[in-house]
Amino acid sequence: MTEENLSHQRVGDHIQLKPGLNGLLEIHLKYGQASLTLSQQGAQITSYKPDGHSELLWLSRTADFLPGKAIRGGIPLCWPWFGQHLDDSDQPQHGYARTSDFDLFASQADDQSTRVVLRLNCPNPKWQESVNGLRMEFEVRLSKHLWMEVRTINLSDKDIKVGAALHTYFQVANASGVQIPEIKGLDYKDKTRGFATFNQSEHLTVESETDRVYLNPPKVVSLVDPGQQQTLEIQTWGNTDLVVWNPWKDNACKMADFDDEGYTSMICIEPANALDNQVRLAPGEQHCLGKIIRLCS
Ligand code: TA6
Repeated sequence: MTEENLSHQRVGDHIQLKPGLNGLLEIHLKYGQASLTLSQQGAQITSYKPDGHSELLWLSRTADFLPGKAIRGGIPLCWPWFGQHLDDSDQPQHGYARTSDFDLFASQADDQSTRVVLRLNCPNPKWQESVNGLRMEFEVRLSKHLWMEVRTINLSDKDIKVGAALHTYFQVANASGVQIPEIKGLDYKDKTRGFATFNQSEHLTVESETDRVYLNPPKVVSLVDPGQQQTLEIQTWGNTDLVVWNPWKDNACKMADFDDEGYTSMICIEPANALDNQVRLAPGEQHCLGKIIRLCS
């Protein structure tokens, strides 16, 4: 979709802006009976209900909705790095995007979908000089499924390395009962064991803290949740990795914005350019990281 053909057109009640908790501006999209909510802060999707279905995303009951504080749940955008900054530990985990304000750059609603493009105000004096030459925008298209894409373009005259993730929190009946069949056989770096590399020789069962960066994942993975009799198909592009995370009980209790029992009903599945798999963008080059979430049953 190019900029010129996506403007603020025919949005009617398909796209509405209104203040949410603590006055954080929210963007509400509708397509038929499907609905989605984004926070202007971080361009973070906080709710997604497909047509005729309940909420697919997990949101902590103790999530903060405060300016400059990451919202615990939904789909935080980790950008322009994933995890700890590789060179400067004083920099915020998962980068600046999720605690920064985005502008609603374009919006359109028609028979195909209801879509918005949000653009991150760059440069930002708060940010590291090294990333101020980037422009980032996030496009969301709501239709019978959910399409999203983070686009990063290097507007500077030097190479810039970028990491990112669509840090998606999925609502599940019971974290210990879900399967992600397509990760079986993949190598992964295990954060709980010093990012050492292991192989997922058997199907993953989440029964303790799980924090893994799966390498070179297939472009389509599924989240099978027998407890809800639900399967989601997640089609991805632009990612080198797939992160799977559940903090489990002790870590959940240590995070004030993570409700203590919330770990039992969530799993994060995150297409990413993580750790040292950052993308090097030459001047003028663009990188797209995206995915489609389809409810299969
Ligand atoms: O995506 C997994 C992870 O990197 C975990 O290590 C954990 O730190 C999680 O992200 C949440 O990070 P946050 O900064 O949102 O608390």
